[in-house]
Order: sequence, then structure tokens, then C-alpha cells
Amino acid sequence: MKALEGVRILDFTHVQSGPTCTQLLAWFGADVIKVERPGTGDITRGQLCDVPEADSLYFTMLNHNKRSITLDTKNPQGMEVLWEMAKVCDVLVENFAPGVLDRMGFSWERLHEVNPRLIVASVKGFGPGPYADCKVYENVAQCAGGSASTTGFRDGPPLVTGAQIGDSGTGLHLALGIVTALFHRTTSGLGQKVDCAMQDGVLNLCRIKLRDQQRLEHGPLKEYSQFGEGIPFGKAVPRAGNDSGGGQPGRILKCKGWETDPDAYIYFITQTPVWGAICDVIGEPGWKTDPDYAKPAARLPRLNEIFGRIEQWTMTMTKFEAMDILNIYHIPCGPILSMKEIAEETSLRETGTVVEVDHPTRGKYLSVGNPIKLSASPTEVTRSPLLGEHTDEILRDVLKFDDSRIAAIMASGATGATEAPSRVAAE
Ligand code: CAO
Repeated sequence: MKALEGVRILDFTHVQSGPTCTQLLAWFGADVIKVERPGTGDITRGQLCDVPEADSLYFTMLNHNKRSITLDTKNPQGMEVLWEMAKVCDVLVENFAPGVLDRMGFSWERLHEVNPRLIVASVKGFGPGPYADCKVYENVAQCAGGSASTTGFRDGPPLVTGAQIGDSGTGLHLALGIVTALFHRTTSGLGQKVDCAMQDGVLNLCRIKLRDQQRLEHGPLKEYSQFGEGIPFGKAVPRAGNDSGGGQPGRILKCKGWETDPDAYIYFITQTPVWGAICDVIGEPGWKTDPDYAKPAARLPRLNEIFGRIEQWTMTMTKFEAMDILNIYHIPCGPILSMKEIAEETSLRETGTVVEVDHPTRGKYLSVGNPIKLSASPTEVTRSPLLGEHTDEILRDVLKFDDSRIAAIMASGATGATEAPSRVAAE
């Protein structure tokens, strides 16, 4: 039995943040029923398409293990079906723009009245405050959550990161909120509201930068490269390039082949306990006792020189050769892996972190499997549903509607055409 078997989710999510959350719950065994607009479905089905007439990777990689029902919520019969679903589900998850759910008549108060055990989980861009009504996408959250101002190099503009910390990061936070509320329900018997704002989720992931903001009031941040370079700090935490977030200086260094391979680099950390080993490996044994280099504080003003010397060494070999040597001495380091290298990495395939999935209209593709491994509830990644693929099955088996009721719903246009997947034009 899967960990969340028996939990039924009304998945009213779209784009990325909400779907990542419900995909995780599906991987743990919940029955996730995705409600989509007839004709178009989740807008991502048709965005960034690579295979004509097939659901995009954007959609398939965020909606594994789910079922799909099409329902027009602007149609009274569609809303009637939705209310019936709310009565038989444990959790409703949504990430519409602020106010959309209320406009549908799906207020928390009303839902709680109709199904007191229902957990209602929402992602919004911002919590209560000046921006509560804003529509928000990934990069907006990265900027408003403190990530962009602290990412990049000191002499360059703020940068967003490729990791989708606003969308997928908030989806993860929401999933934790939902399972926590499910656990709470076992004693309270009641559902509750779970809210995650993307700004809050990003800030939570950037908490070490708020740490540094407060440290800055008591003096310069000595582990930041700019301290060693004699550049004064301003009022706010600066961008720190590739400095490590902990107290141990770290940098990304060139390896053999960097002139032509944009990913021929290694992350190297000069951790204090292995300083002696580092000196031996790079051929500077004298630095172990030289007062200018022996102690961490003495090294701080010399980090550029030190990392320059280490880089002379890393440039003599590939990132993998450097890894092999450094790991012998427990010197923390990591190769800069390209997505191509990750896709081809056999150990990630073996653990199910990278999986190959078959899809009826697009064929085989790679996806990221469940990064959370439960020993008694292993994840089997199955393909995403076609648009409306399970409409009939859900009306019949989940809602227990009879033939005549189903026929009336279909005739009203509430479910749209369910025979074939359709797409909107790519943006
Ligand atoms: N049938 C009929 N109508 C439907 C429907 C269905 N099955 N599902 C949704 N709709 C309607 C809604 O009722 C809403 O209509 P009204 O505005 O008339 O009430 C409409 O679709 C649009 O919803 P939306 O405003 O959420 O969608 P959008 O594309 O304009 O905005 C987004 C997208 C992501 C900016 C917005 O949903 C948002 O801010 N969400 C919260 C933050 C978030 O999750 N951002 C992450 C986005 S990437 O993961």
C-alpha cells in the first residue's frame, strides 16, 4: 500500500507551482484528479511544444500519475459536478489568481460547510499585504523573495536562478502543508486551510541571506570575497558570486577543457579541517605552517590568490579526475554537471531520480522522478493523462452518477469534447 493511498485530491492546479505539489502527492499514492477547462486544459499542455499534436514536456513532466476530468466551471452543470467532487475529496488544491475561487463560489467558508473534513490548499504569489491581489510567476517570486538581489556577481545586475524555487519550491512547501493538515485531521476530524505564498517560499529558501543582513549590522561579512578584496559593504547583503553560503570559502574553478566546454568547472570548498590536505594536493605544503595561510582568518584577505593557485591545479585535469583525487582526502567538491550529463548519468536512472516514461502521443521522454524515497512506498512514475481522459470514469466510479445523469451533463456541454486531447497555441 502506498503512503497516501485512500487520499483523494481535487487538483484544481495549473502551470507549475500547484501541479508540482499534486504530482508529489500522486507519487506517494494519492488519487489526484486534475480538473481542466474543456478544449484547452492546463495552458502548459500547449506551451513550449516540441512534438506536434502532443502534450508538451512542460505539462507531462509536472502531471505524472494523475487523472484528468474536463469541466467548464462557467457552466452551471460543471459547477454542480465540481461541488459533488468537493464532497468526496479529502483535499482541494488550487493556484488560481487571487479571487478566482471566490468568484466561482468556492469560498473556504462554503467548502468547509459542505465538507468539514476537506483541506483547501492554495498557492498565491503574495500573502496578505500590498501585493495580495497580484498575479505572480516564477521570476517575480524570485525577485520579491530576496533571491534575485542576492544572486549574481557584485558588479552585475540581480540574477534569477534556473532552479524554479518560486514555483516548484512553493509546490514543495504546499505539499508539506497538506500532509501536515491530513495528519492534524486524524485527531481534529476537521479540514483546514493551507496557504503558501510564493514570496514566502522563496524567502524561506533564502533565509541565510536574512541571517547575513543582520550580521552586517555588526560588521563586514568576512567570508564574502569582497571583504578580502577590501571592498566596503553597503547597507544590504550584496551579491556574492559563487562564494559559499556557509563560513567555508568556496569557488567555481576551471578544469581541463574549459576553453571549449562551458561546463568544465568544479566547485571547490577550502574547508578548514582539510586545509592541510588541500595544501599537499595542490603542491603548496608550506602553506600548512606559513602564518599567512595556516589559519582561516589569515586566508580571508588572500582568497583570490589561494583560489587562483588551486585553479592552476584543477586546470590540469578534468572535473571528474579532480573529483576522484579530492574525494580521497574528503575535500568537499562537486563537478558542474550539464543537463546532458545528468540525463546520461546511469546512477540517477538506477535510483529512479531520472526516469524514462512512455506517452501515447509523444513517445518516450525523460523526466525527473520522485526525489523523496520512501522505503515502504516506492514511487512508480506513470504518464500524465490526456485531456479529459478520465472524465467518464470519474463521473461513474468516483461520483457514482448513473447513465442518464452523465448524459445530461455531457449534453449541457459542461465537460466539452473528451475524445481527443487538444492544445492551445504555444506562447
Ligand atoms: N472552466 C472554466 N473556467 C475556468 C476553469 C475551468 N475549468 N478553470 C479556471 N477557469 C477560469 C477562472 O474561473 C478564471 O476566470 P475569472 O478570472 O473570470 O474568474 C480564469 O480561468 C483565469 O484564472 P487565472 O487568473 O488564475 O489564470 P491566468 O492565466 O490569468 O493567471 C497565474 C495565471 C498563474 C498568473 C495566476 O493563476 C496566479 O497568479 N496564480 C497564483 C500564483 C501562482 O501559482 N503562480 C505560479 C504560476 S507558475 O506555476
